Amino acid sequence: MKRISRKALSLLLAVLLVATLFVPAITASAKDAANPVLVITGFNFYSLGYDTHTDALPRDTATIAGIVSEVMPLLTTLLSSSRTQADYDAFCDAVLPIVRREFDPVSCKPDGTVAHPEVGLKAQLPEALGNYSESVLEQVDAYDGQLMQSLMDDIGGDKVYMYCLDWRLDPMDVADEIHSWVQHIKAVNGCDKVSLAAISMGGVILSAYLAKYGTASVSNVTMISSAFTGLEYIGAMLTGGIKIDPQDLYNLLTQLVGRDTLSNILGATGLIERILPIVDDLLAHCGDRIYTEALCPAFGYNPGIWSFVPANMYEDAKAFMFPRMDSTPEQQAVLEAKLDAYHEVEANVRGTLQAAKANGVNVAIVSNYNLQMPPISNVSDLTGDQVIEAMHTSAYATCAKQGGTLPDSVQGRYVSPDHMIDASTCYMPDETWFIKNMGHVSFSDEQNQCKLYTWLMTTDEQVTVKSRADYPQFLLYNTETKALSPLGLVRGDVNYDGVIDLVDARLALRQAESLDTLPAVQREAADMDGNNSITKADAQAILNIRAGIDGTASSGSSGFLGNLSEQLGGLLG
Ligand SMILES: [Ca+2]
Ligand SMILES: [Ca+2]
Repeated sequence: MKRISRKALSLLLAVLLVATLFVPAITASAKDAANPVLVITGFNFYSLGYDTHTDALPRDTATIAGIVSEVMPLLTTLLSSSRTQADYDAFCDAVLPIVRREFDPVSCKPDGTVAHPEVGLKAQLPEALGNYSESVLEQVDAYDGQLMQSLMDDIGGDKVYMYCLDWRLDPMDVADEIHSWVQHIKAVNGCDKVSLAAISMGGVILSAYLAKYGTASVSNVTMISSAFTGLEYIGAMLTGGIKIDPQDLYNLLTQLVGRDTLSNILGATGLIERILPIVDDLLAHCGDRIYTEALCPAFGYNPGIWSFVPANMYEDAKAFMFPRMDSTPEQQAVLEAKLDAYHEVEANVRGTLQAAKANGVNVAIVSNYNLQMPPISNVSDLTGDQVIEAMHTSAYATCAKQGGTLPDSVQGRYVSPDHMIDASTCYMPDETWFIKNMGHVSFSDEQNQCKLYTWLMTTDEQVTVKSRADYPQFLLYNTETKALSPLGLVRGDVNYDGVIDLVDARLALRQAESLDTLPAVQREAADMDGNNSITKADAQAILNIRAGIDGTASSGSSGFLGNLSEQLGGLLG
């Protein structure tokens, strides 16, 4: 074997030395190495308009107040009537045309094409966000501005792109536009790959893109609160499952405006109690008219809305909706072909994501839970982020009903500490994160919340829920501080919501009095003295924490503790 010459060796060493000089520079500058990121944003009622400043749908208070004042007399008439079929029909005669009129600008024709081409996106920014002034950025900053800002801080404004979505359109057509954006971004940045992230309905578009164009140009796929397996309540509504649930409506309003404000409003007017029974009767008397005269013309021909129907409800939804449509067989066939094409994508999204991962794409999914869903369908007891159910944003985690827990028999390393989520049934169990108590697209760059997303969007290696101790699979969102922290057991926080309060004391006390049987994880959190049994002393100890008294419950004879005991007694009811 020929020995390497001294001269060659010296040259080789010199080359190696020069090469190593660049190593620290390369590692130090992850910013320059990161791929550009394209964020596909979600459904936004107000992204559409006649021009940049004129909304397609009523938005300003005066216009909405005008519509309400148009409807209120009709509602009052109905409230004071004997409420026969004729009364309900008269109400529908008057109100359904108003609904139809207000949504007409964003509706589609029976063949699924837009009814009003003069309506379009109010703004679309095709270049990197760093190229635009703040006032221009504000035009597209509907919900995602803080996430975009956080991303720009991390990798620079010249690498962050944001696609605004015209939600009327067929996702399969929008996928073609994403393809041309990806080509453009690659050319401008001189790179081979782009990180693609999707927020909410953006997940529908991203799925369609991946199915049509594969992952050759993709480094990361990040699904953020995304509807890529549908929305259960849209599926329910399109199969006839409209229902207004009073308790869920109350829960939702409580989360939105707070319990005190709510009882002030409801106590003052009693409006909801009066209207709810009428809504039930209205659906019973005129349900079909609501579909044929309002929902179908407003949304029924819209391929974007249809993309929200989960795969397993799709055939039923067609069977329910198509006979209620005002279309020719030819128009219906054209619409059906469009809807079928996307639903093929949706039915196969598990394989699409798994193939992406196998091809070296970092796939990550983030899902929020423990908030009330809209009380407009027969599935509003599912947990979610107020807009999309957690079962869908997570691609089929097994989730307890809102406010409940899974049976104690559900165990394993993918079960959340609060026993509300079992991630083992997800399409991607090791790449799916859960955030408890965070609302849909409630992004905040004040704390570490957006950093979770930007980490996933910019990582150049495949990461999982085991990669970082500060971002484990289950996280708790603090609605006051906006911070994320690992979800875990905190003694006294019986319901695992991040605060120790009277609700926790009440749960402990009801267990102590054998009025309820708490799940095992909640009994553990309630057992303040660790004696494997929940007694009044545990409930008292929780109250003591709430009252700012440290230490274990002791002399119940003190006046203050005596008062707390009275409070405890009251809580039993
Ligand atoms: Ca609590
Ligand atoms: Ca105990």
